[in-house]
Amino acid sequence: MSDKIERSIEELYRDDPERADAVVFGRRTDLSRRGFLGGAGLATMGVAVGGAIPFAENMPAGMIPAAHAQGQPAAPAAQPKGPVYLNFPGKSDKLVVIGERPLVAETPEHLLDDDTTPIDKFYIRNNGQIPEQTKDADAWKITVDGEVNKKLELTLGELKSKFKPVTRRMVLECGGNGRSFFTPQARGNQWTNGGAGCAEWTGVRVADVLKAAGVKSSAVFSGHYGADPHLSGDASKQALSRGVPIKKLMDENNLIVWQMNGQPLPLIHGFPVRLVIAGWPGSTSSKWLNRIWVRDKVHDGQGMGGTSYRVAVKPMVPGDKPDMANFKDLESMPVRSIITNPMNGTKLAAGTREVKLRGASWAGDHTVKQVDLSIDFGATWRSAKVEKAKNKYDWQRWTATVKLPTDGYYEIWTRGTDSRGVMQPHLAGFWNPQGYGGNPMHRIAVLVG
Ligand SMILES: Nc1nc2c(c(=O)[nH]1)N[C@H]1C(S)=C(S)[C@@H](COP(=O)(O)O)O[C@H]1N2
Ligand SMILES: [Mo]
Repeated sequence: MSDKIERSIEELYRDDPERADAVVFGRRTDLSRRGFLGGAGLATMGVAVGGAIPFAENMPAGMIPAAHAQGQPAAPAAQPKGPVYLNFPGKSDKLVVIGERPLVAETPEHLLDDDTTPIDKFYIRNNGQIPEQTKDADAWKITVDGEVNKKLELTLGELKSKFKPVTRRMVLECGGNGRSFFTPQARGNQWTNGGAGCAEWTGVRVADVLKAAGVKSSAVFSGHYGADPHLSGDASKQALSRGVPIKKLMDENNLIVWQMNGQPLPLIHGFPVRLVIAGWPGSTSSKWLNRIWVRDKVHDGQGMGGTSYRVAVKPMVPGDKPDMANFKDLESMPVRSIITNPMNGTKLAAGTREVKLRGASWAGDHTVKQVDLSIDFGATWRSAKVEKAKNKYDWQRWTATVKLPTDGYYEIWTRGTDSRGVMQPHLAGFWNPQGYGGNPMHRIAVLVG
């Protein structure tokens, strides 16, 4: 199962989209002449991907070019020379660097195959510099101030001893996860599906701490602060400071944590203490947490307002100049399902007629109702067996077995549906300038024989 197939259709499109179009559709980018694949085009495509394409008649012509980045470690514009792998203490060298300054690295889908994401495989997203490691973790101070009856200045030691610790397995996901699937390309780190992981977090409830401070009725929003210096080194600037409405802040699932998978938080993940705001963009989950400011208005820290972590209220024309009045904060993350085994590009022995699949699905504030799979470019679908979450905001693991009628090149597609019935789209919709909420179906290529 470990051999890689030489080239997927996606790679063909990535390397030379014009040639790929010519191969598939007989002409360059004359959209009117695109039809279903057949004849010489089909034969050439078969050669390109290394095998016959049993369900070629279902291949959605117009969709292939738009999806050429799917399943690739990073979009071509971001990684013109192919993926750059991470070299960082305590981290897998299979994580893909998608930003060097600040350091940002994602987890390819097949590395998200564990029920609980191990620390070495957990994605990294920084906006500023990595702060120096504090020597005395328990002396670390966290301030809770603003619209509270009693300003608190708690050390981590006090936090541990005064409040009830809880452990919960929860997804942390970057607001920009899936950004690389937008066309035209949206501004920012070109995540595929790997800006997410699911860890066991140990800490105390944000709500318990806020209740101890006493939230005033004037409280509207929170502002979260971490100790990481701004990239420029300018001490008057924050690397990142986002917040959430008070109602969300008081959700009993949100934690102030000092452990990840039973270990002290690694420095890169926020040592000695961070926030985990469940189901919302990871940017609200401040690392190196030193202050929660309870505000009487919407927070205006670094990363708030404009088009930052914001999506269009009314759909906008992709690539158009944004109308600044047309944006609202991205709140719950959208539904996503990924295939974590086999890996994209897996080559199976000739005669293989059954493939066991594993994956994960999650949906921000919602649960996952259903995960579907297709091996014939979406013509027919079957459902996976979806496990229950350990606790709210955990991801849901799923398994399925698909039957492949003959040898050849297949794409296996997965799509999740959340508890409200909202399903992943074929392509990233609701384009916005910074590319939030991109959650098209995940596709892998598999070659039998
Ligand atoms: N202090 C601070 N907290 C932060 C960030 C940051 O740059 N500084 N990045 C945020 C973003 S955008 C994400 S997606 C998550 C990533 O957490 P991780 O690096 O532990 O995976 O942390 C969030 N918390
Ligand atoms: Mo993020």
